Amino acid sequence: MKMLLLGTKKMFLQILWCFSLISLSSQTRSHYNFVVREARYTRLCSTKSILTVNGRFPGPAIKVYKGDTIYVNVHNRGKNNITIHWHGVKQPRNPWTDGPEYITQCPIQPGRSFRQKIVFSTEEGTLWWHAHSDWSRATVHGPIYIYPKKNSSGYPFPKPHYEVPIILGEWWKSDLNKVFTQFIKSGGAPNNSDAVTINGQPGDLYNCSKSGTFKLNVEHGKTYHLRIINAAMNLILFFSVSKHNLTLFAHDAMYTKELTTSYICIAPGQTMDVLLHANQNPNNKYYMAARAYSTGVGVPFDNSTTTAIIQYNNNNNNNENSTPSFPFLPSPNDTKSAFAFIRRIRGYPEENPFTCPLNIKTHILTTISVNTFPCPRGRSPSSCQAPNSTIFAASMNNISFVTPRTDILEAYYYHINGVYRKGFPSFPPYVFNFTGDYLPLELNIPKRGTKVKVLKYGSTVELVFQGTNLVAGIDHPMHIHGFSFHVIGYGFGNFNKSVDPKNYNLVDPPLQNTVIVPIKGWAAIRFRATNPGVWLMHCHLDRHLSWGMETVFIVKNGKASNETLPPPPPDMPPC
Ligand SMILES: *[C@@H]1O[C@H](CO)[C@@H](O)[C@H](O)[C@H]1NC(C)=O
Ligand SMILES: *[C@@H]1O[C@H](CO)[C@@H](O)[C@H](O)[C@H]1NC(C)=O
Ligand SMILES: *[C@@H]1O[C@H](CO)[C@@H](O)[C@H](O)[C@H]1NC(C)=O
Ligand SMILES: *[C@@H]1O[C@H](CO)[C@@H](O)[C@H](O)[C@H]1NC(C)=O
Ligand SMILES: *[C@@H]1O[C@H](CO)[C@@H](O)[C@H](O)[C@H]1NC(C)=O
Ligand SMILES: *[C@@H]1O[C@H](CO)[C@@H](O)[C@H](O)[C@H]1NC(C)=O
Ligand SMILES: *[C@@H]1O[C@H](CO)[C@@H](O)[C@H](O)[C@H]1NC(C)=O
Ligand SMILES: *[C@@H]1O[C@H](CO)[C@@H](O)[C@H](O)[C@H]1NC(C)=O
Ligand SMILES: *[C@@H]1O[C@H](CO)[C@@H](O)[C@H](O)[C@H]1NC(C)=O
Ligand SMILES: *[C@@H]1O[C@H](CO)[C@@H](O)[C@H](O)[C@H]1NC(C)=O
Ligand SMILES: *[C@@H]1O[C@H](CO)[C@@H](O)[C@H](O)[C@H]1NC(C)=O
Ligand SMILES: *[C@@H]1O[C@H](CO)[C@@H](O)[C@H](O)[C@H]1NC(C)=O
Ligand SMILES: [Cu+2]
Repeated sequence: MKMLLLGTKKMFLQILWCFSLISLSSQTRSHYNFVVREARYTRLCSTKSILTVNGRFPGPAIKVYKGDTIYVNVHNRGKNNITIHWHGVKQPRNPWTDGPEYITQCPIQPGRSFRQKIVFSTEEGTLWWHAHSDWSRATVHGPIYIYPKKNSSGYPFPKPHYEVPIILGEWWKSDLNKVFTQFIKSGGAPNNSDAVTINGQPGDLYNCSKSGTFKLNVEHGKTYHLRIINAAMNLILFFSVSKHNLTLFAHDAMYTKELTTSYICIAPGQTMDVLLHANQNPNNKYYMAARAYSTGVGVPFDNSTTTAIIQYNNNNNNNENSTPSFPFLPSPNDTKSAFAFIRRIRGYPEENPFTCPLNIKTHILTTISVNTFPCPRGRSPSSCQAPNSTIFAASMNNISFVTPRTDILEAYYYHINGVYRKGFPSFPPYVFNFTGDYLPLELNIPKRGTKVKVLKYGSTVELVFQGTNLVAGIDHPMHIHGFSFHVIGYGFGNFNKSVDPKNYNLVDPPLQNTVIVPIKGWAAIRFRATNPGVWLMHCHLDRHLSWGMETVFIVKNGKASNETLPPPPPDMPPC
């Protein structure tokens, strides 16, 4: 009897959860309370404590209208330092509450609070928030829904009937702090996750995961707006839905031309707004599924598959246990399929307020590399677990970024010396066959440093990310805070500045905040530096970020008062 009651209660909760997901109620708010605290969750046959916001995993949704300014009071009731970042929110003139630890703020220490202002401007669609300190973001993240401005004409297509977040993540059976500490101590690669998740659930291909599997009940003939977020730590993912096409209409909260596809490829940090038309046989069930896109030769990854189930209401199928049909997913090493999709994404200039700069004043070419350091004398071999007893590192233009202990934004604002240095190189310090198959081992070793790139207010910047094949070539999702950038080109091999720019797309490049740089290839982007402050740029694979694949832009003040950095809020967390 007790069992039965518990079972019923669980079902009831599940139904409630479903309803709260699909009610298209734009309940926007201007103030939120985020209490960061531990909570116990059971997944993959075991229970553990994870860090959450308000006890929820994934965390609560923030809902706003385009152009809103809101406040989130973040209270740290956990045991560790924490910061929260509003991913893809450009925060014009407001780097103070952007979030990356020791870049724009010192961490919020246990027992303390920080009231964060979030300034929305041109974003519309879906973004997300996540922790930006150590590896807490694995469980400390949630969606941001940005609706068209009140009284505006709304979406540039018929309004979808329902909206559903699809938050892709990774789950470790072990304690995340242990995984992270062990990873840093070992000098080697981190342990792979044990599962990929959809809305926090691994899905029924994993053991003990059937009851929690995310289910989406749809009504035949209706259109569903899926707000897809890749919140995974280390996995670019393919995602598809059996027998249903997806129509992409926004990427990183910027409209795109509508694109119909049978699968998407989405990197950590990226968001995609897609429409799903519930127009298939209602008597069948359908899996949605996601699995890694991972290309590094000999680089281990979690190759498991997460699933959720779509079932139609009012169907004539009485068999609760009928098996859903499985969708097509490209193989994890299928670069061709990944970029066939990615290259089809086109911007929608008519719906976006800013155009791609044509007259470029600042050219930057930066290599992005995985590296190794030799094992330091005196360090035990068990702490040099990268190949040939080395330590993994990563770099941009051969500088492996060292995160300071005072945040760069306050150091810049208060003229504190010795925290960072200027002069991040605009060109690789040494030119070699970046994508060559066999490279001299001595090139593997980078320099350590905290070098930033200073940009004049209003500079028009073209930035080419050049992937290298040092140690192990792999795709890198590069993310910039404080800006959306136009993605004007991709290519394989070494970027050639006399040939490749001829093929740039300057007509309808998509606007993004995270771009996938193809394995042994390059990606070119452009933006206008009209957001004064300190902005982090980094690989959104967390192991590469932890190894130093990042740098910082300092955008100087312009002349007008609306082009300068205002003073910090009074409650900046102290170091
Ligand atoms: C939106 O429209 C409503 C009714 O048409 C009006 O009362 C309201 O003031 C408008 N709001 C704005 C911000 O224009
Ligand atoms: C990581 O994986 C290794 C090898 O499987 C295992 O011995 C270790 O306990 C794992 N660490 C954590 C924190 O799970
Ligand atoms: C599920 O558990 C069984 C029995 O313990 C084991 O053989 C199998 O490998 C597990 N499957 C997964 C996906 O973990
Ligand atoms: C999906 O799109 C393809 C190409 O546009 C089309 O041929 C196919 O019929 C569509 N399938 C469904 C289920 O809508
Ligand atoms: C996943 O990786 C494991 C070991 O890394 C391998 O044994 C297994 O065959 C792979 N599974 C798939 C579906 O590729
Ligand atoms: C991708 O992996 C499959 C096996 O999983 C292999 O047969 C195929 O050759 C690989 N393709 C490439 C391009 O490496
Ligand atoms: C390890 O050393 C061997 C032999 O010198 C070399 O071929 C290999 O590339 C090295 N691996 C790394 C990651 O440095
Ligand atoms: C760079 O290396 C690649 C792969 O080995 C090779 O195909 C290419 O020709 C090399 N380029 C140059 C300029 O040597
Ligand atoms: C990076 O700098 C180190 C130290 O100066 C040097 O040994 C190494 O060859 C450089 N590597 C590249 C790829 O520039
Ligand atoms: C760029 O391409 C041109 C034309 O193919 C070639 O002549 C030139 O050597 C290439 N430059 C580099 C740096 O590879
Ligand atoms: C600042 O104000 C001027 C004059 O109103 C305007 O032209 C400019 O676009 C504004 N700049 C920003 C960044 O809002
Ligand atoms: C937490 O942050 C404070 C302030 O920056 C720092 O002194 C302390 O070392 C941090 N704690 C940990 C465990 O990193
Ligand atoms: Cu990377």
